[in-house]
Amino acid sequence: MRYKYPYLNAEMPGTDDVLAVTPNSAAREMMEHLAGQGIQTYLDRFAAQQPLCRFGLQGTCCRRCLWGPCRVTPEERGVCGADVPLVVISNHIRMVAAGCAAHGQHARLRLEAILAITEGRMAGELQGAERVWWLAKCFGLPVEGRSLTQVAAEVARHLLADLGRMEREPMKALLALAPPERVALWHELDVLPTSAFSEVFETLQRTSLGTDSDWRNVLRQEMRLSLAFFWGCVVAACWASEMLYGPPRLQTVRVGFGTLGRGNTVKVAVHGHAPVLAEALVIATQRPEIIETARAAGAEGIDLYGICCTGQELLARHGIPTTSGILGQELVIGTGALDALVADQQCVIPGVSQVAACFSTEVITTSDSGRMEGAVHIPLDLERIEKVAEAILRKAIAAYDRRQEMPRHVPDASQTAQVGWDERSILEAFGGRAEMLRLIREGEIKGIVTLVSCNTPKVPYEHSNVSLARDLLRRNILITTTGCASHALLNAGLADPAAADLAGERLAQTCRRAGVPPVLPVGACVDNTRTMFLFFDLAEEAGLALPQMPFFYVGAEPGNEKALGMGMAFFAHGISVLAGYPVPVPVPLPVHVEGGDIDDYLRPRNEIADFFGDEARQVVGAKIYGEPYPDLAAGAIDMEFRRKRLALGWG
Ligand code: BF8
Repeated sequence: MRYKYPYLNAEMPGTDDVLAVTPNSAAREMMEHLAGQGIQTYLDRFAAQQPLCRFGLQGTCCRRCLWGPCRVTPEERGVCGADVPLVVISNHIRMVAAGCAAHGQHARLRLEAILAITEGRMAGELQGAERVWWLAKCFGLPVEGRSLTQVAAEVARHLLADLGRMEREPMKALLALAPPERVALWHELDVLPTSAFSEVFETLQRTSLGTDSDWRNVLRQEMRLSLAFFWGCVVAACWASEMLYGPPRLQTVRVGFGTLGRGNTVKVAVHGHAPVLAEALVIATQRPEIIETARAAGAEGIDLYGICCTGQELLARHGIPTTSGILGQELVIGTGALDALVADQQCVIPGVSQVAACFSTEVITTSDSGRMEGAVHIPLDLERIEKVAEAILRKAIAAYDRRQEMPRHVPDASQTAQVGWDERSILEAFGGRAEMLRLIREGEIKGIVTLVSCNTPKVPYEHSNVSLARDLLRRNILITTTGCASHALLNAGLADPAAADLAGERLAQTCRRAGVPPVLPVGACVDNTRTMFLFFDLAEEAGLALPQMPFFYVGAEPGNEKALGMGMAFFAHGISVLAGYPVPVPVPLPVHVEGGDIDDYLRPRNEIADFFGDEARQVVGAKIYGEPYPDLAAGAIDMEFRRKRLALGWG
């Protein structure tokens, strides 16, 4: 069924639309089940918020000072004189700054954990020696006669400096690792960042009342900020995890709501972003005294499950089943199967505590910046991490004990997925750099799309992510995925090697020969690093600049400030971006023609739209598209790949 996506002047999806078109049958079953029980979820709250404010949807409501709020239009400026482009871009950059701070904080926690281990203050050993030595070499750090822990500590300090430096020097990781062609361009554009912290600081002052009123100059700061976001926060978090816990491990597992039905065990879901505590929980679940306590309560053992990005981290390294991304967290708790939900940082919505109360599920918060009413708070303390993990599991066991009679409703739906991919294992699976490039050059793989980021209530549950992925596969386009988009694609069975059958003939044969699925999950949102480095490797092998390669970044259901920063970062690297359901991004947003049919819409133009549409291609070599319809989005991506391939003379 072709769903009529809400453009700016149309209705948002109601519960009936969601139930009619979501590709996730287990989520549908849970939505109906919870509605039958009278338990409120995001669906009810989203319906109550309608109609959404059109100014807010377009980013033209300005609340950056106390003179307003001002609603600006092409005819009416704000009280201070700000026009539409200035308001839109100033609102947008502030969201990217918030996203930068969010990814930055979990990079910081992981780097602090490395220092705590290397200084003997935290239990555990570094599992990712290879990444430590590689980074030390890239940063030009001395390694002769030094131990792994000494070098790891220096690498961590190097990355921490990129996160927090205030001296006006460019970021070290970016200079050491970004493609020279990009560094030269960023230098010429004067957008080389100092650090994540200082660029967030600068962004907030620059967009305060009466400061930078040249929107193009604000946009230049947004490029600088998004580079700081990527190199200071995203890359640092990904590699800090790898130094701490080792690289991802290729494995075939079962995922989805149905995995919650396995066995009579104490069931604990980890949720959030920073895997530091979750990794300690993995170890603690194997301790004999904890297993004994669980058995004494009548359980066979303890099972962990994953939600959001912490879930993706444990899936990639330990094969621990994921259940859902951000939009389904209340539905997971609504199964009644969970004894405890352990939250670390970000994307844990307040609604979970209300659903958890209905099922006596213990919600345990562990970060001071992520506390929640109705939750028990057991703070993460790196120096006592084993004890903290144990205390959490004992709470979960106690919850199991008192929840024996609690009704459960677990949909019988789970999927096979091959997980734990990174740039090295992807290249290896396709026969190495030269061979994978040959496959792309000859059109066996038409191009690579990284389909990432969130879910949004503005789209019927997982519908855009899954529909777009299926369409891209049919067009012989290989997909990497992370974050909540990854949850959607895993739940749809697209990371199962058998999903090669859904791809176009050339991609299907290539995947079957390599024994890989056509959708490759590379982890959590910060693991977009892995896709970026895959892009670097293939462009280097081809001897081409990144904008010349058939690569694309897609956020089909953006919902979080972090997703906006990630899109801008790929854009600054010369990789075109497609945002799905209109968020307040400065691109032409379609508007339905009054009384028109499904394909009858206009794309109003404005200065910012013109910049991101065509001018940007001259400046950074990439473009930003806004396209809610999955089939039209797939067509636009396909067209860009064809254009690039034609220019290169590739088959
Ligand atoms: O960093 S995809 S909703 S979980 S923000 Fe949040 Fe978006 Fe999910 Fe992970 Ni990424």
